[in-house]
Amino acid sequence: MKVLVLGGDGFCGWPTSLYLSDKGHDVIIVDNMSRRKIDIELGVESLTPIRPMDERLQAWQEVGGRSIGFVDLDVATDFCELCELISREQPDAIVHFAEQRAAPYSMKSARTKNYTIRNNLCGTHNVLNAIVETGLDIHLVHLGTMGVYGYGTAGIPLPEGYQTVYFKKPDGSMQEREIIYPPDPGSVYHLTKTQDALMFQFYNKNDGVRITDLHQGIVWGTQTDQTTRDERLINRFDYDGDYGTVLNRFLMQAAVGYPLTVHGAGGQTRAFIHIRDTVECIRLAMENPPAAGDRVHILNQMAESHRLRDLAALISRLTGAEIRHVPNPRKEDEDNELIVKNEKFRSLGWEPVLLEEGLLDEIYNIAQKYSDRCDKNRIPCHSTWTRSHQPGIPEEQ
Ligand code: NAD
Ligand code: USQ
Repeated sequence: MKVLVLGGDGFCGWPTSLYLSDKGHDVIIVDNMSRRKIDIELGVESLTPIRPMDERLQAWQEVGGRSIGFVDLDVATDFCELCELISREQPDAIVHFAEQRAAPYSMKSARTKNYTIRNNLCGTHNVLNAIVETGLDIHLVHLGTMGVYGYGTAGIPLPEGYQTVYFKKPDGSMQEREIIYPPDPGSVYHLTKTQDALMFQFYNKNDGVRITDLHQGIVWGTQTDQTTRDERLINRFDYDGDYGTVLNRFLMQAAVGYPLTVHGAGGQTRAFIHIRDTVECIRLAMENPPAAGDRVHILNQMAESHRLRDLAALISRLTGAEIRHVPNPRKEDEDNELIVKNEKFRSLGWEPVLLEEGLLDEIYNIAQKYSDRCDKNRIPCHSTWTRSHQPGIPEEQ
């Protein structure tokens, strides 16, 4: 299949591009390098030494024996260029990773809230609009998040996107209907993902666009079978207080001798998936598109759920790292249950990598190996969820 990977320079997008290429698909990466620019803005760098795009692609040509195309384009603003690209390349599928994905960055300031809304909502709308405009039957695979559901369950396992509800009619009889599971975003970033879901519902109903929305948990790990083939192919590892996600942060903190920063009581339960499984799930989703006329397919892309204080305790047991409960900068429940259905991917034959299988490898072969690149001043989380925590001058809009 021919596939455009939007956001193909990022943490999930780069290994996915290599994986799909390795599996014989014809890949073109579209990215405006905004993530690398945000690193400069924040004064941080990936823990791993990621290479410029031209070097990455050259390396893949050499060791993978296949070429991957690259187009530097902003999907949120360059609508005409996006339409031209789609018309010219006529892809079978578009995998859409191209959003601002950090909840803390999205809550950092009025400016970053606005940027996240503009970038993510205009980007997703442009992609849908461009698919319709070009008149091509393209399967859109979007990376959404478990966070669209919120993290509190109503005592039932979280379904895959849809929930059956019953309405009482005036005559007392009951009417059954399946609706999108009630969205409950916990940050401006998560809010954009709930809005994306509405856009998918509309374009699917109105124009018959075939869409798969993947509700992915927190991705951990760094490398895949493709990114390890050459040092120049190494994947990004974010550890800073805005972009670092919790499990990779704990692994890096253990490796550099920094106490594991558990927010508050640490009773938060979250869903996790290894980066190796991210790339495989995307392949499975892409190769199993909805049939014409199907509603939006929604799949939960997660392997297992864990409570944060249990994760910290596990890593502490393995490494001797100290655990520190720090004040929680977020507005979130500090205790929740999370049981998630993931039967759709399981039914496609997916066997996930589980935590015990990769933790030590990640600590020793990545976090410790590159620990001299860590700037410990960048570890604390400074972005707070409410204004009462951030008094001061108004931000630039
Ligand atoms: P990332 O920030 O590393 O990658 C996103 C890429 O998209 C970057 O290379 C960035 O430059 C590009 N991009 C952003 N806006 C763009 C625009 N307007 N035009 C063109 N390119 C643009 O993020 P990631 O961790 O790879 O996440 C990818 C997707 O997966 C996101 O949509 C995110 O919401 C979702 N997701 C990520 C995780 C996780 O733990 N990392 C978990 C669940 C879901
Ligand atoms: N946390 C800590 N200590 C830390 C960092 C975070 O206790 O040092 C806590 C947070 O308070 C939160 C939890 O860990 O309760 C998860 O935080 P995170 O930054 O790992 O993940 P999150 O903000 O939810 O976002 C990440 C990705 C996002 C994706 C989401 C999937 O950045 O793109 O959508 O995971 S999910 O969480 O399943 O919705």
